[in-house]
Parts: sequence; C-alpha cells; structure tokens
Amino acid sequence: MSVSIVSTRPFDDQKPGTSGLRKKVKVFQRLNYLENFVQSTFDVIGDFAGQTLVVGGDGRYFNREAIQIILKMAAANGFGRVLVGQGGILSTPAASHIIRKNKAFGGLILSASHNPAGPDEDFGIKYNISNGGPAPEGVTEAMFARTLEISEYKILQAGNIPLDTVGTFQLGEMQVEVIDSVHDYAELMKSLFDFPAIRELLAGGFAMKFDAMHAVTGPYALRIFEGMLGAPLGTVMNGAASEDFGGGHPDPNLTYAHDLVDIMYGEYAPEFGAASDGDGDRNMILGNHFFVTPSDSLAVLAANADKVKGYRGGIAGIARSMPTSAAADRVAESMGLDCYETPTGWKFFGNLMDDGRVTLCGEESFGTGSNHVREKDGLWAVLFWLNILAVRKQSVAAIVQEHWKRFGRNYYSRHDYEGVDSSAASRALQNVRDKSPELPGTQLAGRTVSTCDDFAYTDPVDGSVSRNQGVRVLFEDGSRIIFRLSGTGTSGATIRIYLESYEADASKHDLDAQDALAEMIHAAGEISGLRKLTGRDAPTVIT
Ligand code: VG1
Ligand code: CO
Repeated sequence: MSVSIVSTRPFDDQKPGTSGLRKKVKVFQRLNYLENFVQSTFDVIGDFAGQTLVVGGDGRYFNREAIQIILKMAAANGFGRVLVGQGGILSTPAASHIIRKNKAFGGLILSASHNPAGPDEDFGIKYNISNGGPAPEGVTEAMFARTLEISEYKILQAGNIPLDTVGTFQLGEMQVEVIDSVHDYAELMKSLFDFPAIRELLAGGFAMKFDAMHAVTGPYALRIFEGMLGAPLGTVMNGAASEDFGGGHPDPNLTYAHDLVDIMYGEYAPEFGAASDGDGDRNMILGNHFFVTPSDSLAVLAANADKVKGYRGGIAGIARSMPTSAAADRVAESMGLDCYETPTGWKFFGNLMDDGRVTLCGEESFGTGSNHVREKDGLWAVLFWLNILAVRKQSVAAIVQEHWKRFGRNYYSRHDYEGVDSSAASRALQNVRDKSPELPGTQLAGRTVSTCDDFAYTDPVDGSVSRNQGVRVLFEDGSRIIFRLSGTGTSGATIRIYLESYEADASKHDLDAQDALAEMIHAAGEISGLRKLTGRDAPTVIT
C-alpha cells in the first residue's frame, strides 16, 4: 500500500462555524473538498504520530464515504490507530466519551446535527481535541487559515475497511478498530444514573416515549431504554436510523418533533416524553401536556442534582450560553455556586469544565450536559430527568411549577427568521447597534433599558477573547432582547431573536410565553426594522 501525495487548490469557504464546517452534501462531494479540510486539520493540530484518532458520525448520507476517505488520510498522515463506530456511527456525546476514555489525540465527528440529511441536504465535519470537546477558536482559526493555503494532501492507496464488522483491521501501518457504537456510552450512563430506580419507575406503569427522529439516538435509546431499563417495546419511536433521517428535520422542538408532540398533547398522553436531534446532543423534555424550556431544564437539573447518583457529591458550578435564560443563575446563587455566561456554542464550556469550575452546562437551543463528556448530551439529559422523576415521584409539570414558585419564572422564547438575505440580516443587527447609544434610560416594551452592547467574552482560564457574540438590549428589571446571526446554517442567513423577562409573582406564572413576552416581541421588531428589511411578518420557527 502506498501513500499518494495529491495536489490540490484551496477553497475559500471552509471557515468552521458555531460547530464545525457545515455545507450541502453536494459541496462536500466536490473534488478534494473534504480532503482539503481534513488535511488542513491534520496540518495544524500538532504531533500525532502513532497516536489515536476517533472517527464517527450521525449516519447521514455521505457518512460512510467520508469515513473511508478520512481513514486512508489518517493512515497516510501517520496516526497509529483509529477507533471508528460500527457502521460509521457515533453520536456526538458518545464520540466525546470515546476520545476521553481512550486518551485519543482527538476525533473527527461527521454531522450537521439537526439539519436535514440526504443527497441534496447537509453534511458537516468538526474536530474535537483530546479533552473530547470541540476545538477551541484558536484551533479552528488555524484550521481555516490552513485551508486558504493548502496545496497538497496525503492519502493511502488502499481498499475500504468493512465498517459493519466489529474488529481490528490494518490500513498500511495504522490499525483501525471498529467498535460497538453504543456499549461504552451506555456504561457511562449507568455509572451516572440510578438505573435500578429508573427501571422500577418504568416497571410501575410510568409511561414514556422517546422520539429518536430516525437519527443517531435510535440504537442508543433502544439499547438503554428498552434494553437495560426494561421499558416496553415501542417506547422508542422512529428508532430505525436512516441516511436521510426519514426525510425529516431531526430538531427536537415543538415544531419539528411533531410525532412526539401529538402524543404528549393528545388524549391518554404519557407522563414523560423526550426527543433528541440528528447527532444525539440535543434534547427536548415534555410532560403530559407540558413543555419544559431548555433554559428551565438546566435550572431544574441543577436544583435537583443532589437527587442523582453521579452528582450527589455536589456540583462545582454552572455555565450557560449568553442567550440562555438566567433561570440557572438563580439556582446557582441559592446554592452558593459560580455561574458563567459564555458565547453560543459548546466549545466555550470546555475550559471551564477542564478547570473544575463547572459541572453542569446548558444552552437555550435544547442543549444540556455535564463534565462527564465535553459535548452536550441528549440522552444524558433524558436520563437525568428520569432519575429525578423516579426519586421525586411527581409529574414533570409539578416539578417545574414548584421550581418557579421557589425561584420565579423566566419567561423565555427564541424567534428564528431562517433563510433570509444575508445583507438584510446584518443590517437588522446594525440597526440595533446604531440605536445603542441612545437606548439606555429610555422606555421600551414598558421597561427601562439599562445597557446595549455587543457581547464579548474573556475566557477566565486562558484569557482568550471572543467578540461580537450577539447584540444585547438589557433592561433594568433583568429582561433581555438579544439579536444574533446563526453560525450553523448552510444557505442564506438566520436571525435569532432571544426574548426573556422575569416574573417573581407565582400568581402570574401560568401565562403562555408568547403572551407574556408580547411587548418585548413587538419592541424587537421595531428597533431592528426586521420586517421591512426581510419582508417577513412572522418568524419561521418559534421555540
Ligand atoms: C446553534 C445553537 C447553539 C448550538 C449550535 C450547535 O448554533 O444556537 O446553541 O451550540 O447550534 O448545536 P447557531 O450558531 O446556529 O445559533 V448542534 O446540536 O447543531 O451541534
Ligand atoms: Co446536534
């Protein structure tokens, strides 16, 4: 087997976004496109000769082809060993765990998360470092710089590896180990949660549904819920993963997880419902006719961590992304813990966890997780909730309502305007920036504005600074309107507007969030001039 050195020319659009490089499959299929990105990554990550690389993806269209290319390139570039999930499958949190457990040098995770899959849809790739977490900005910037000057890549001339067969194979001088995709991850979950208590709950007539949305969590959920925890067959819906995710949009929210939502808001609804996304790092939690916002979910998990095996010893601190509601801050305060506010994207939590400053982290975008891995983790959150339910023996709604009574309720919503013209999107944010100097002290949405700024973050561990992470309008009463552009899309721009207002009075906790936030929603439209700029009169998705 010989190594080929192939000459290539740079592409100018390989800048990783919030979570790696995401493009249409057709773009990734262009000659040398994937190869350029992989070689650029290998060129900047340091000396990995003889070391281990983890490779796996969410199973979407082009996953298998991409993995065969990556394996041959890893061999040609001098890795000693690659661990790859059977069939090319590893959920994002499972990949993070495999990297950590095996002290790998890093990993390549192939996913476009919740974006639709198929020949005309999306694909993605990201590099995770040895702590199991997404490469920090310094590394992704170096990768991008390299993609702009690359002139050749290395690849081994060899046959394909049988990805469906668990076992060890030789690829030139490198070993490829095809591993069970679920086993190690399932064992990790068993070590964190009280499986016998959850088993007993499920055996006692407590009904639940988990929607895998035809994506990567199918095999994980089937093994854990219906296998290890003895839930009845059929508990896992849409558990057969397919390359196009059943033609759906595997985003666990009230809009896209409609199969599950219909059941949870129907007659004879089960007590508990949950869903995860394409790559298994997001989660949505539902009770019988009840939706738990991701921001509230983080706060509830933190407040109940003492009831859960893996966290009983205490949690070090909490971190949330800036647009996530401040519900968790109140819990942290009451527990005497530090609470950190980071830019959007899981990569910003890594340093805080590595440094022992935080245990739990969360994002409003249906992401929660802990220091058991360095990614957000959908099934982990579901099991955490199940463990709490097994201990507290109350409904999901009762647990959340009690939480609001104790801490107050942070009404919260995100409005997304998807696929809008990029310059109109930037203009909408600029409109708010232009008004920033005059807004403080004025009345907006029946409240007094205190500050307007562009969110910047200084990492307390390594001192790195990340600017322009969202335009914020902050009010004296703690309410907030935040404008941000998505960094994960593959066509046009997406404007996200995050709205939050705090209500301490328990007699006002049963409003619909859209009603409670109506004035804020109106004000957000006014100061950004969004409707006129985009020609849209309503958001594409409301979460
Ligand atoms: C979105 C979410 C962000 C999340 C990111 C990756 O990013 O808002 O909170 O970390 O997706 O999640 P953006 O830039 O589009 O707002 V996943 O599940 O796609 O890996
Ligand atoms: Co995801």
